[in-house]
Amino acid sequence: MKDRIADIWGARTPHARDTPWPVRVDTHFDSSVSEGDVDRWVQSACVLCSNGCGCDIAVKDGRMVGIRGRAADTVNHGRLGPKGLYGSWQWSRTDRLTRPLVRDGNGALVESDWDTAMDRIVERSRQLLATDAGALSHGFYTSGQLFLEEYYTLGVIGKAGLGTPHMDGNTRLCTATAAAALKENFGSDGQPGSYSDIEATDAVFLFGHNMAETQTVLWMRVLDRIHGPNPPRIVAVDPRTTKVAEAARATGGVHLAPLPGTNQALMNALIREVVHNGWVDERYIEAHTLGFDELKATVEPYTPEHSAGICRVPADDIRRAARIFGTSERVLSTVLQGFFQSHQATAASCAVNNLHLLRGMLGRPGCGILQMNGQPTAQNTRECGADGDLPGFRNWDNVEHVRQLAKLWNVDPMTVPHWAPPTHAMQIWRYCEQGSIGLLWISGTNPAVSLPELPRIRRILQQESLFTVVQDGFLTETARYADVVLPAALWGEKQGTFTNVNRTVHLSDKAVEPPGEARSDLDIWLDYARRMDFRDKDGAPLITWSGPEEVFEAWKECTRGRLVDYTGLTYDRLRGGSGIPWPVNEQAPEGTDRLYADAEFPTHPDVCETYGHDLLTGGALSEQEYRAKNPDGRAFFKAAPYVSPPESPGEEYPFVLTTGRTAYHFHTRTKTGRSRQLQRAAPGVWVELSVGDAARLGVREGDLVRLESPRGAMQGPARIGRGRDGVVFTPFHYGYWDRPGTDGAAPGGSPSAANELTITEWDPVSKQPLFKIGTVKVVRMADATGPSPAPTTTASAPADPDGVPATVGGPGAEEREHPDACEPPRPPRQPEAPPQPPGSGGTTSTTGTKG
Ligand SMILES: Nc1nc2c(c(=O)[nH]1)N[C@H]1C(S)=C(S)[C@@H](COP(=O)(O)OP(=O)(O)OC[C@H]3O[C@@H](n4cnc5c(=O)[nH]c(N)nc54)[C@H](O)[C@@H]3O)O[C@H]1N2
Ligand SMILES: Nc1nc2c(c(=O)[nH]1)N[C@H]1C(S)=C(S)[C@@H](COP(=O)(O)OP(=O)(O)OC[C@H]3O[C@@H](n4cnc5c(=O)[nH]c(N)nc54)[C@H](O)[C@@H]3O)O[C@H]1N2
Ligand code: SF4
Ligand SMILES: [Mo]
Repeated sequence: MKDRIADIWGARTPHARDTPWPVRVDTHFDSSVSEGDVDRWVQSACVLCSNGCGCDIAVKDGRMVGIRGRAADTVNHGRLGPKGLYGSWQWSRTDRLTRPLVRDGNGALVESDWDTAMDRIVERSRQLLATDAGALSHGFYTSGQLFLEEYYTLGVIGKAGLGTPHMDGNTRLCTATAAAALKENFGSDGQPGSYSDIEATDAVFLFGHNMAETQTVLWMRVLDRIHGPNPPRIVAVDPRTTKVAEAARATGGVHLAPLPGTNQALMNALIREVVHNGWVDERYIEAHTLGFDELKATVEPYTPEHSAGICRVPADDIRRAARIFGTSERVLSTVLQGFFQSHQATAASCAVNNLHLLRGMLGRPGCGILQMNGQPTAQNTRECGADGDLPGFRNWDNVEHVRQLAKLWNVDPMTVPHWAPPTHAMQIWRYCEQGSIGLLWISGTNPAVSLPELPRIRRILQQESLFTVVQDGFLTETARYADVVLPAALWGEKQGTFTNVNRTVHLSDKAVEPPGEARSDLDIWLDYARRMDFRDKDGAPLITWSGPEEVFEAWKECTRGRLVDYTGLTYDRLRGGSGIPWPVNEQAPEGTDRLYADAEFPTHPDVCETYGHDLLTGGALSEQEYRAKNPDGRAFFKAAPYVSPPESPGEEYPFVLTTGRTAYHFHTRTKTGRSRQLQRAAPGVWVELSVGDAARLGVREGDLVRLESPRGAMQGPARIGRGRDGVVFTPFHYGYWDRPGTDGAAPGGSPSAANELTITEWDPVSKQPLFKIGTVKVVRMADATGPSPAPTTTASAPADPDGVPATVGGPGAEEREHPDACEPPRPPRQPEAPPQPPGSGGTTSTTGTKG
């Protein structure tokens, strides 16, 4: 038995390069249940991050009571992390939404029924469609956490039913840059690399990626190589001393800690070093790429010394990192939010692709690129067009691609929005603010905590002109502002498929009935389509399916002939064994582990997903300009100089603020905050300061500090951590649903959400908001009443552990790990009550009432 709160990654199963990753099956049950009690196991995959670990859900008496990793799954070989073990199912019987809610005459949210709620939406929808704005009055803001079948249905409703370009996901906040960078360099979204590259590699570069905490099982896979013979070296590019950074030191790699916002200066120096030392594959560059000369010219000024001055890192560390990249036989790179949500996001992420192209390190074992995803199903939001892109990685600017979809859906091509780029999320919110969008339908996301500059978001949600629908399993901070709240069935309560970072598709079967009258997102949108009576151009119903498997079959047709080819998959094929990576078709019936083995890229003008952009300005290339380059299967080097970020520290706001995650919580905690093991491990917000900054400010461990930015303020107890001077970190998990009476908007409350501070700015190409940079001042408010609640097992470990109790799970956190689980099972215990949010036990709420 292991306490997997205290020991996040569990026991090591070390192995050598080019040998298989051993199996270790992780299991956890509700403390009142043991393995023998389980009625049945239902196949699924975990949805608490993009890793997509294959799992089986234990069901007893119609309830989810436990979870077990699937040994046969290529993604996790049986393992699960703390969120998977403790956070994946324990929320299911807590304070769920069980009936639709609508506003009564006094503006309070009250319980209602489906007909009333849906009729209100349809009435508003019809009213707005009859105005001059037509479909442009409708906005959809969805998620990276629903199922493929749900996104595709929403995409068809938006594009062929209504004809609105205003649809996007919170994937815009998450992995829009992954998609953008892959499109710019390779012509299409689609992950080149594979998790199996970890078994074969000699060096792992993690660019702004705290994998140890955010894909804990993938990190176990790296750790098992580090602890085996001939381990890979690790290079961490992160301003904080994460476990990844510690591993970099321990493996003889490098920890580069650039000042947030300076990634592009660092990347240009790395590229320059690799080129100047001749660590390039000239044949590969000549045969398979375009733009090398421009890249060389652009990076030329970025000597290690020059970039070291900008990034405030030692120049020799840049040289050492470049040498590891340039001389290792095989290199695997991963990129995530420290790049995607930072300044020059797309440019810096493209620079990672450039490095791999320079060395021809693509499509071979151990030489992968993982432009990571974050959310479990973000890949599908992108594939299915629920982020506004056209489904099947089609190019909105390519008339033939639009025609293909119009034919598939049997609608006029003019219905399908393609006269301008799809509206990105930040612009959708702007249109809501300006009043041109009158109906905003929010599904599977909690923007009142997760969007930048929350004071502004709250103002928008309160606007009389905006009718908001919120579709969620819980009464979130956002739901409190809604006009209609629709109770959604969540994971385990519905059926569908989804796709992880390395393109592996999993089926998630329905394990239990949803609570009360909750319905799947698919059923909700099918109901809307029926009530709106959307028709194709021959007058037949537009939507021809009624259940998940039928949608999946329709989706397969949409992908035929595209890179993202699902045609060889069926629900049945996804049962019993492992998830399968697309493309799966006649040429690759067993799926495809890594793309671009043949160095043929989907850049042909008739195939590509974009004609490309200028990385500095975001200016789009025209079809003619693109055709003139004659890419024809070659990849692009994409270059950009470093420019300074939109906000830099100065006299009034002297610190750079960066925000992010801890291992124990998922986002706004709607699930993990309801798991007693996880909530206990990271019970409240904290503010991380470096030792030097804390000393200068006179702040001690646990002192209450207030952060103020030009936009807002929040506060929390200080953790004197191990980060670099000049940088303040705070996690963004802590909204207020579990703290009755403390509305971030209410005067006298104590706001704890990082996004009270963040800036409304986005990357010019990917349009991803800049959550990782901004400036703040730090004000000391009160003496400590104890150490800060920040976990000690993670990047937030204190610089001085003296007097800070270690983070442990304690009773109820034991987990079984085979083969080394040897203790006898414990006697059953009574489950503890989960934390209760405000308003539970009754669903009437006046918080956030409009007007
Ligand atoms: N435990 C847990 N796991 C998760 C999630 C979760 O909420 N909790 N969410 C999932 C989702 S949706 C996502 S998107 C991923 C995110 O996964 P990650 O990207 O790994 O997580 P973050 O903590 O957001 O940011 C990563 C690192 O970026 C660093 N950073 C900040 N600014 C900069 C910069 O300018 N340059 C560089 N180089 N680094 C910088 C931070 O110090 C931080 O350690 O995690 C997924 N997995
Ligand atoms: N400051 C700062 N802000 C950030 C970030 C950061 O690093 N720093 N990271 C950004 C990133 S990468 C992300 S991904 C976002 C995440 O931000 P959000 O998406 O707002 O966060 P979640 O808490 O995951 O919200 C998802 C909601 O969907 C609900 N849900 C789950 N499953 C289903 C389902 O099947 N159907 C329906 N209808 N609802 C469901 C959950 O109950 C929850 O309320 O935050 C972003 N915001
Ligand atoms: S690594 Fe991600 S998918 Fe796997 S168990 Fe943890 S949270 Fe779930
Ligand atoms: Mo994300």
